[in-house]
Amino acid sequence: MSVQLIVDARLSDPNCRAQARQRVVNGLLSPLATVPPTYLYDALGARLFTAITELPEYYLTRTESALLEQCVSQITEMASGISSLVDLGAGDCKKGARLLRRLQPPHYLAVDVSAECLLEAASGLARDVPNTAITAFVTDFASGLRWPDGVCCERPLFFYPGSSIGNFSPEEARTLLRSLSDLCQQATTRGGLLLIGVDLVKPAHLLQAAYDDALGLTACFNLNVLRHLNTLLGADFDVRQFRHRAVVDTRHSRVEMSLVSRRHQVVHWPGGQRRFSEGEAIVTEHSHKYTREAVDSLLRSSGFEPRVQWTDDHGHYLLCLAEALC
Ligand code: AVI
Repeated sequence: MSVQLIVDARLSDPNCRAQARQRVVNGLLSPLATVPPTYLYDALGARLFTAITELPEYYLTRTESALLEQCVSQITEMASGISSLVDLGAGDCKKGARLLRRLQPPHYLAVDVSAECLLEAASGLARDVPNTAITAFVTDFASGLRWPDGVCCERPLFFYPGSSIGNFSPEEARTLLRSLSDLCQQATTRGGLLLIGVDLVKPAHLLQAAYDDALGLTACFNLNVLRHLNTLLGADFDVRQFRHRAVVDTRHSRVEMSLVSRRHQVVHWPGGQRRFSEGEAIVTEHSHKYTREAVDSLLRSSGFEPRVQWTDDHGHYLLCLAEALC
């Protein structure tokens, strides 16, 4: 079967693009400068992140992958009868592929904000699952998912791996998950599922190592956002004049990643500028860590009922299968 590509018109709409650019500028100009974490993922950023997932310190991807391997049969059983596997942040579709081959649902919807490798990866899967219709949907679902025009998934299994939910504040996470449970409510056949991967609270030294690795890959990943901003805004960030910082904030159960100015400097872009004093930071990412109870409560307050939770032996990572409440 051929793969259908759908690109959300909002991504290329000049007004939407101008608004997105303005949001970035507003973040840079706010008293505590911020950059939305999605801007970490230009083509190079995406590759750097893939490299991070192979680091010994970055336990998340490895642990999730092993957990998924262990529980895939149980998931397949519980998800029998789903109409669509909806792979959120599908990227190269590698994680989704394992589930897809086992589930062989009538439809696979691979969703990602970057078209970069989505179509190619989704097309590559078509051979493995000849009875599954495949749609590659390019959209930004950070503030809520909407079905692409002409597509409605009756009984979806949303797959949201990688603890990407942790890069949202708990309120934003609720809004996103709520949009998923709302989509399940709209369907005529009720009973959507969500399989989500979440990084758990753990000793600070493990988090510190994972977000400030010895090789310096996370530092490159973080600093690369400045190159991206130079391209996007026409700014003149000097990457060498900032350094990577990762701070474990136990009070908020999160790791805060930022870029610290090495000296007093002024950064310019057409129509604006920002002065940074020595030691002043730009926050680039929060990575929230949850307890099992906090995952339950997040899911319940978003319209899902947790059914099964799986964790690794160290209790570092959680996979949860939840059912949308009707
Ligand atoms: C994609 N996301 C879940 C990663 C995380 O762990 O928060 C991004 C990342 N940031 C630094 N290293 C990896």
